Amino acid sequence: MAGKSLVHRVQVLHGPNLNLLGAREPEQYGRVTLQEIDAQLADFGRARGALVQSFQSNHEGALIDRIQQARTDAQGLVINPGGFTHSSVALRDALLACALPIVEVHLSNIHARETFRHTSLISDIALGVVCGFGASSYRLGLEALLEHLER
Ligand code: CA2
Repeated sequence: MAGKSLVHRVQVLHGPNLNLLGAREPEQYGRVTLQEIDAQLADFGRARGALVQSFQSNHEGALIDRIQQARTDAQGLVINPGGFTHSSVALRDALLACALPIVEVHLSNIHARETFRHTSLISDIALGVVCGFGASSYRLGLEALLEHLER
């Protein structure tokens, strides 16, 4: 079919504890579940001709395996590294090695929280960062990534 090659594939990655969304700390992270976020992202992507696949893990190695897989499976990544944002050199190395455009997203405004959250090991290798808009951070990040891929 003409235009099929225009379909972009995007991998969304969620780091540790984000599987608890909607069930714990709603004042900090909102009431939307991860399943709802993933469904919204898939719908948003589909409406723009993109295939959006999501993956969550509480394990650094599993996230790294998926990043390495994305080198051949995807044209870009949207990642909320969770707590690994502030600590994981290994995740940063994997993202650098995959050489894909990356958008870092956070539900909360990490700059308005504890000082240790102000530092990200990912931001300087990302196309951009969206934080502080709850579940909408993901959609805004995906939109920015798709605009970049379509350019
Ligand atoms: O704001 C974000 O999206 C964070 O990436 C969330 C991480 C935190 O360590 C980052 O500093 C900022 C924590 C994810 C924990 O997710 C939960 C969700 C519901 C209930 C408890 C934890």
